[in-house]
Amino acid sequence: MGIRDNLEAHLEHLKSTTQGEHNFHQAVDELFDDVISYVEQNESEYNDQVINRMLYPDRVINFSVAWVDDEGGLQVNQGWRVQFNNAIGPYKGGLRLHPDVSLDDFKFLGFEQTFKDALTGLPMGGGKGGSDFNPKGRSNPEIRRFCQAFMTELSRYIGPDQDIPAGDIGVGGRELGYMFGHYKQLTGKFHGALTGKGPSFGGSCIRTEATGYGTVYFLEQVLIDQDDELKGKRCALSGAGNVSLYCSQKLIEKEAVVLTLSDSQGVLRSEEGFTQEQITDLIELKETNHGALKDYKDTLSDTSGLKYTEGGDVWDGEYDIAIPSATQNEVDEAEAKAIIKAGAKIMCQAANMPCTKAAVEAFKSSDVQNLPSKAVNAGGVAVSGLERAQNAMGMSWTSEKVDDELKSIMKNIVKACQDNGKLEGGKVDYSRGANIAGFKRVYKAMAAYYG
Ligand code: NDP
Ligand code: 8G0
Repeated sequence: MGIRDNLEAHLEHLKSTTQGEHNFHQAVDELFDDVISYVEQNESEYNDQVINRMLYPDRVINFSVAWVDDEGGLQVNQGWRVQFNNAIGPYKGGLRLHPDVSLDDFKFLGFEQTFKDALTGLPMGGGKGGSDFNPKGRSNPEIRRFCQAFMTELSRYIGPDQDIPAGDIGVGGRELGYMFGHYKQLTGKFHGALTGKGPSFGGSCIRTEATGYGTVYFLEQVLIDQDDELKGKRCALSGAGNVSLYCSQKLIEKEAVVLTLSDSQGVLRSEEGFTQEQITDLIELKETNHGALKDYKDTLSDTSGLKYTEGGDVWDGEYDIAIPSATQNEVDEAEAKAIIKAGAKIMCQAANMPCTKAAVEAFKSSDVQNLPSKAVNAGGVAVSGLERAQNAMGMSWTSEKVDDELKSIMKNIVKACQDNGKLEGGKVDYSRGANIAGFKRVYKAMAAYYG
C-alpha cells in the first residue's frame, strides 16, 4: 500500500465516524485532493499517520447558554467551541451567532482556520465557535445578556496563550464589547483573550476593515502578477456585512465598480456602481441599527442609481469578478453557471467556503480563476494576530503600521500560493497553492510532536 491508499483509508474512516457532517467532509476533501497528490510525489518526506492526526479536532466543547429575555423568560441555546489544532500557536478563530449553525459548521470552520492561520505566517492555531442563538429581532439588553451568559461558559476555555476567539457572522463590535467586558469581570484580568475589540479597549486599528481590505490586497496582487489591474473591473458582491462592506470600500478606492450587495432577504444593485458615500452610510447603519438592506435602502443620504429586489439573484448581470462574502455554500452549481455566463473571469472567495463542490468543479471546467477563501480572507485573522501581539507587548500601533503589515502579509500569501500552485505552462492554481502551503506549515510542526 502506498501513501495514497493509506490516506484514502484514513479519510474513509473519518467519514464513517462523522456521518452527516457534510460541510466538514467538503472542507477536508477540498484540502486533501491537493494534499494527497502532493504527498504522493514526495512520499519519503511524509508520514500518513501524522497527516491522519490533522483530521481530528483536539477537542470539541459544547455547553448550554441560559439567559433571560425581555419578558423575564428563561431561554436556552447551545454554545460550541471547536479547538481544532494548536500545532503552530494557540487556537484562534471567530465566534458565529446564527440560528442554523451546528457542530458540523464549527468543525469545518475550525479545520479551514488551521490552514488559513498557518498561511498568515503568524503563530496561531485553528479554532471556531459560536451558538445557535438568533440575534435578529432581539433587543440590545437581550443581546447583552446572551453575550454575558455565553462568556460565563466560554471563559474557562480561553485565554491569550490558550484560545483567542473573535467575531464572525452575527458578532460585531457591540457583541465583542459585551463579551470582553464580561470576560474581564469574570477573570479580573485585562488581557488579549479576544480580538476585534474596540480600539478604546485594546483593539487593533484596522481589525474591523482587515478582512475586506485584505481581500482587495490579495486580488490586486493576483491581477498585477497577470499584468492587469483592479481599476475599471466590474465586481458583484454578495453579503452586506463586515466583509462585503469593507471590501466594497477598498474596491471603490481602487476605482473598481461595485455593482451588488445582498443579504438573506434581497439584493441591492447599482448599475453605475455604489459610491463611497453610499457604502459609508451602509457601514454606519449596520453598526448602529443592526438591520437589513431593505430597511436601509431608502434612508441613505444618496439613493441615486440604487435598486432593491426582494429575493433576487445577486449573480445576475455582467461583471468581471464575483466576490461571495456572505456564507458557506452560497454559490451552488446553477449560480456558478450564472457567474460564468455573466462573463466573470475571477471567483474571489471572501466568505469561508462559499462554493459547493459542484460549483468549484464548474469553475474548473471554465476559464474562471478560483481564488480560495483560506488565502483570500486571511487578512482578518492576520490582523487579529497583530492585535494579540500588541496586547502582549502593551502597545498600540498606528493604522498606517497595521495596514502596511496587512499588505505585506497578503503579498506573502499570494507568493506562497504561487510557489506551491504553479502549473505547467506557468499558470497558477491558487487553491492548490494555498492548500499545499498551509498543509506543509502545519505538518512541519506536527511532525516535530508526532513524527
Ligand atoms: P456579517 O454578520 O457581518 O455579515 C454577513 C452577511 O452575510 C449579512 O449580510 C448576512 O445577511 C449574510 N448572510 C449570513 N448568513 C447568511 C445565510 N445563511 N444566507 C444568506 N445570507 C447570509 O459577517 P461577516 O461579514 O463577518 O462574515 C461573512 C463571511 O466572511 C463568513 O463566511 C465569515 O466566516 C467570513 N469571514 C469573516 C471574517 C471577519 O473578519 N469578519 C474573517 C474571515 C472570514 P443577513 O444579515 O440577512 O443574515
Ligand atoms: O479574527 C479571527 O480570529 C477571525 C474572526 C472571524 C473569522 C475569521 C476567519 O478567518 O474566518 C477569523
